[in-house]
Amino acid sequence: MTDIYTKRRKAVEEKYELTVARRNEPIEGNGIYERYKYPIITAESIPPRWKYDYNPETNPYFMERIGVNATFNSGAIKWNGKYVLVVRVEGMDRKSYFALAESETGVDGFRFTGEPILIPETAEPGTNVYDMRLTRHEDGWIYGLFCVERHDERYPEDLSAAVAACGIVRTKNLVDWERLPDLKSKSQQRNVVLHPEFYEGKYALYTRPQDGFIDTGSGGGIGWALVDSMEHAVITEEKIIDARAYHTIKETKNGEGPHPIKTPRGWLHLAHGVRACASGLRYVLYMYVTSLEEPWKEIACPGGYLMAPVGEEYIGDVMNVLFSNGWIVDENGRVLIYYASSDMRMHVAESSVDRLLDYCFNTPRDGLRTGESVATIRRLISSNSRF
Ligand code: BGC
Ligand code: BMA
Repeated sequence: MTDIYTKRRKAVEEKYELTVARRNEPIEGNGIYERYKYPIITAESIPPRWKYDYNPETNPYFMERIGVNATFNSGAIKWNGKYVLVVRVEGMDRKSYFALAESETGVDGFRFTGEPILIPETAEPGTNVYDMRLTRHEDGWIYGLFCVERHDERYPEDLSAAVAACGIVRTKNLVDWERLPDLKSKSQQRNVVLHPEFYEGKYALYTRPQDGFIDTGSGGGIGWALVDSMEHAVITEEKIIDARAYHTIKETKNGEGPHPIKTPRGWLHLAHGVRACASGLRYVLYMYVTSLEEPWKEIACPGGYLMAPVGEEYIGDVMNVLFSNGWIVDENGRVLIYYASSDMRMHVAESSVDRLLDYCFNTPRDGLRTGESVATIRRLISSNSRF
């Protein structure tokens, strides 16, 4: 064993322990939620044994062999009292995979457990997989819906021509994953999410129909579709429940985040909205509420975004992006919103069901015109004169 091996191994392991042991703390927010000060998972949170060859004979320099580029867009679930994330880990080779990380507190101490998940393939292997949404369905299974991407063989010369579809796995224990056939639908699909309850005896999906791989084209927004079975999920009809609109935060595209939270006043939804600007696409998070009886009917939609990048959140491989596909509600109503910034790292923000409902029902809607926005502010100022 060389000195360098011994020294480097010690340094690498110490750095990893320091990273995962770091305590987190909330920072004062806007009353709606509090962000936590530090990212909860970064590429540095990956166990060294996933990256280094520990054999001193074959790795005398204790050199990194399999590097990790980023850890982001994580699904979330409370499991045996722990906060578990199914993290999108992206290697330096640009392939994403899923790995579980768990924490006792939900805001710090996240550690990867087990090994990266080997998702069984369908007859047509995927080139890349990402952005899993976990849903504990009332049928007794935990489903993971994710995006599976393959080269579009209709254009052999075009190396960036791709097709995005919804891959489906299910599990009872977060260890054994059964692969089901990909969702069948007329258009490409990214951001498909399973609603946790049956609706009229069927599985209900939030969808995001899109014409091309990046362009949603005529895809008007977040859709709602019913399927008879998850074992052969086929969409025949989709209706748009949260539409895109001109000059809003979701002008270019939008997509459901994690599955909605059931509350006494309706289903609470978290989603991302995208608009185009000179520096590219800007991704922000927003919310809406749908009716308990008719989960496809919007009953509240606060104007504007809930969260947009701040500070270092702007910086990363894909700048100006916040994305969330996981949140966890505690029995006492605490809500932990897990979000990623700029396709690099995971963060958490804390709120509660009560606060988020207050936000959704009492924040003015987007009036869709500057004049409406000003009138809304003037009404607020005028009502404030009484206090
Ligand atoms: C990337 C995703 C991205 C998508 C659309 C994929 O190749 O892996 O992160 O959302 O392209 O830009
Ligand atoms: C997408 C998403 C995410 C990603 C975002 C920004 O379309 O599906 O995977 O965070 O683009 O790159």
